[in-house]
Amino acid sequence: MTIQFPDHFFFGTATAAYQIEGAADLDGRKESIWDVFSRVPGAVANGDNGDVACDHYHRYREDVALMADLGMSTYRFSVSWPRVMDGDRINPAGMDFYSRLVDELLEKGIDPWLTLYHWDLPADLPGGWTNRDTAKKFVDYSLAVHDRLGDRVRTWTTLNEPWCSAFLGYGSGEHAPGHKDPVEAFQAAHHLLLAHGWTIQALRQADPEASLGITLNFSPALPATDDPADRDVTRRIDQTFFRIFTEPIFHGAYPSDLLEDAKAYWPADLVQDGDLAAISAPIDVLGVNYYSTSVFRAGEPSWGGPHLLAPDAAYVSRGLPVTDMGWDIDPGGLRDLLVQLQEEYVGPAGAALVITENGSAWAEEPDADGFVDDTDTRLAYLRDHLIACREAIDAGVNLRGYLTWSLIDNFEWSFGYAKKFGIVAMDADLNRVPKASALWYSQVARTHQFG
Ligand code: GBH
Repeated sequence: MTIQFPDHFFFGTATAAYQIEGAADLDGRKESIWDVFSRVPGAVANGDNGDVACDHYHRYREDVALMADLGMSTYRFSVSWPRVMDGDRINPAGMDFYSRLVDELLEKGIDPWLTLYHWDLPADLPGGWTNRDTAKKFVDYSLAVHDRLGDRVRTWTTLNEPWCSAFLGYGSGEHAPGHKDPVEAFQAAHHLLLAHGWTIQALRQADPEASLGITLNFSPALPATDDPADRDVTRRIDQTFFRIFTEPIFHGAYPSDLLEDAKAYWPADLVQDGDLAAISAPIDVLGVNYYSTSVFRAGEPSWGGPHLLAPDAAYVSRGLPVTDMGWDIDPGGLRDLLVQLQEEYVGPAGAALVITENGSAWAEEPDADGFVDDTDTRLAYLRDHLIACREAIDAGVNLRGYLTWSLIDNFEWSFGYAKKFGIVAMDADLNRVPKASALWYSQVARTHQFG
């Protein structure tokens, strides 16, 4: 059976600034909350940090050449806010780096897809995302980046996975800044959405032709049984995982059951006049990050996880194969999610869908030449999820492209360098070696089909 993709469908890879750039002190870069968090004992596995990462800051030409060799047509990267801004002032040296990167991509025929925020908030912003003022500062930062790169970058994403920023950063404390305060988590969620909405409005005005959007993470929670208690647990997980973002963005309101269930944590003055109108400013593309689905049942209430409204959620194994992250492998879940998003959200809004991340980590050993044969793991995962994308297109989903996470093994946040998501391996000397999955994916990107 041959799986084919339309000619206009694009294939590429994704990365994020803090995970690959390194050069933490160079050319006037300021500290981000991840620089600070990485120094907290126990916050990141093995005490790892992003000081060097993949040294992409110095090796970007090599990395772009590698992408070109692999036949990639699109590259999704993020800009580091503290690299390009020093408080309210622009840091020209930091901006220059992204300008050189964009030029290099265009020269190799690769379309740059720019994410403005992939979690590396300037460390010196008072209150971080709990402060409404941070959303205002984000707009100024975004316009400064657009001013420098808007003549060449045509696709702009405001935020990557605001769920992680709000609920892992301020709820469970697994991510920077490592706070564990439900009130702060809901404040952060709203202010992130506000930063998104205001920036969409500002960029739309500055650049009406640009394609604008946001990337959300979707890990659908499925009930273990039809028991109302199990269904209610997944409904409450969904509230903060999913609908707290999709409902205001596409339907202009927070769901009433969320406001009810989160009452104890939701400051009365959090949402101000005009906020929801800004948050629901029309977007052109919804980026979908998909890794897995999970099954839950109602268990004993416990505290500590990111699902603030579902402390009683208990994960249930379906006996599916799992990745090195412990995540269930469920390609059918991607197809179902895309169909749901098309029907309930983007379709009526007239926006397109793109997979902005999909992939996973496996424990893997390179051979003597540094080659990683991930045929049965990552390659199989990519193939099965691309089949799911094809099925979604057949079901009428307006899916335009697929970007795999990630180009290269990198700094996997609180897991440090121990978890490897790249289709390209990186050895101890930071040499890049394409894995079997990269060679296969390259053929898919070139031919738009696989057998
Ligand atoms: C993305 O986060 C990030 O955008 C990227 O930077 C990162 O490197 C990559 O994926 C790989 O992790 O949390 O136990 O309920 C993905 C974060 C992972 C959050 C799956 C939701 C669901 C399992 N998502 N997770 S759980």
